[in-house]
Amino acid sequence: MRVRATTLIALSCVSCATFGAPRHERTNVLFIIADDLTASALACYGNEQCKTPNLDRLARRGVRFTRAYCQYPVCGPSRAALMSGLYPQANGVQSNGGAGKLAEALGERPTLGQHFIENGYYTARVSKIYHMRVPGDITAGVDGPDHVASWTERFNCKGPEWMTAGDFEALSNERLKRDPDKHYGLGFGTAFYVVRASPDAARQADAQAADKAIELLRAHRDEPFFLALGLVRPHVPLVAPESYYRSYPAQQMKLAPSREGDQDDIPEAGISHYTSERRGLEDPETKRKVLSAYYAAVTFMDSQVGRVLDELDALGLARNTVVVFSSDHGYHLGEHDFWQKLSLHEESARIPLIIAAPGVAPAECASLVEQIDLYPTLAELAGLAVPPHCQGKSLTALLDHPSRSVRDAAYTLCMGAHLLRTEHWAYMEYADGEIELYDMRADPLQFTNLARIPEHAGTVRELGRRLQAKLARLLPES
Ligand SMILES: [Ca+2]
Repeated sequence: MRVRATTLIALSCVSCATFGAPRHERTNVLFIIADDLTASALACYGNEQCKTPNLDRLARRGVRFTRAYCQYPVCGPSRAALMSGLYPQANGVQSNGGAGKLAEALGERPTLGQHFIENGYYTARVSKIYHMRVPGDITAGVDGPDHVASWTERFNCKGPEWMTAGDFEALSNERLKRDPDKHYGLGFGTAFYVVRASPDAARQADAQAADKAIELLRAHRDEPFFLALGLVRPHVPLVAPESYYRSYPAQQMKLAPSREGDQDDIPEAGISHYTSERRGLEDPETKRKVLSAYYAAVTFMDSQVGRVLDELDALGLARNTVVVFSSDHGYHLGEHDFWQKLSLHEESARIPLIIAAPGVAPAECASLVEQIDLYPTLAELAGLAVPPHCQGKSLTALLDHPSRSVRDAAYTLCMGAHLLRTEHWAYMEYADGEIELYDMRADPLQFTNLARIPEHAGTVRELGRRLQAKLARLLPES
C-alpha cells in the first residue's frame, strides 16, 4: 500500500532542521531517459552479460514493468508522445523531422513539463528529452527541436562524441566523413562507430549531464521540482572510457539466438532497413564487437544514473521524490539479423520502465503499459490533476497492486505500420496489408510468423478488428 505523500513529507518537515531534509511538502519527480536502450540489455531485465548495477539497484526499490511499449520506435515521435501524453496520430509528430511542430500541434494543451510548471514546480531539461540529433546536436551543443514552454531552465551538454580521443573502429559500412568542423551529414547517426576513450579524453555528454543534474538537485532541493535528465548513450556512436570495455571481451559476447531462414516468413515491409547484410555485419566477430561496445556504453550510462541516485539519497530527497527510468524505444542487437530501431518486433518496441515512488513496495508488474501512461501517472503521484487531453492511463493503481492490469493491449506505430501487443499475441499490420502474428507465450523470440497459418485466421481477424477500433479511438478529437 502506498503511503500518502503528504504524510511522509509532514514527517520529513519536522526533522528538516536536524537532517537537512527538504522544506517543501510536494512530491518531486526525477525523470531519467536513456537513448536507444533495449530492455533486454539490462541485467535487471535478464541480460546475463551486461552489467547495470545502478539500474538494478533502482529496480530493487521500485516497480519494474516487463511489458512497457513505446508509441513509436524512433526518438522524435516517441519522446513527443511521452511528453504530450498523446499518441503520434494525435500530436502530429510521426517522424524525427516533424519533432519541431509539436508546440503548434498542441496549442493550449500542456506538455508534462508545462503541467508541472503551471502547478508551481521548477522544471529543468538536462540534455536530450525531446528529440536531439545524436551526435550532431551534441557535438554542436544545441537544443534540437525542443519544446521551450516545458522548461523553467534548459541545459545542453556539448560533448566530443565520435571525436573523443582513443582507439576507434567503424564496425558497420556507412561512409563516414571525419570533419571536426561539421556536425551533420557525416554518417555517425547510424554507424556502429566505436571509441574506446583514453582516460584523459574530453568529458562525455552523459557525465556532464549527471554533473548538472547533481548541481540542480542541490540548488533546488527546497522547492518542488521536475528534473528531466536525458542520457544519450547507448545511442551510437558507442563511446565509453576504455575501462568500461574490460568487462566485455568481444570474443565472449553471446549473440542473439538465431534460426536458419528466420527472415523468410517476415513480409518485406517488416524487414528492418538495418540488417546485418545491408550494414556489413554478417561476420559473427563483428557482431560480437557491436555487443561489446553497446554493453560498455550501457554500463557507462548506468554509472551516470548511479551518481545522480547517490546524490538524491545523500540530500535526503528520495523520501519525497518519484524516480522514473526509461528509454525512448527499444533496439535490435541482432535478433532476426536486425539492428537498431524502426521495427515493430519485440526488442525494438518494448522499453525498460522502472518507477520508484515513496511508500511503494518493490515489485515486478506484467501489465501492458504504454509510454503515454507516464504523464497521468506522474501527475497523480504529485497530486496534480490529469489534464483532459491525456490519452494514457494512470499506472498508480499498479504501483499499489502490481498483479493488476490497466490495458488489454499496447499500441505502437512505425512508418504507417501498426503493432497491437496483447498478453498472448504480437500482431503487426503493414500499409500493404501484410501481417505478422506471433504467439508470445509459445514463441517469445518471434521466430514463427503465424499470420498465414489457417488455424490462426480467426485470431488474425479478431486482432485486426481490435486494431481498427483502437485506431478509431486515438485520432485527435478536434
Ligand atoms: Ca521468422
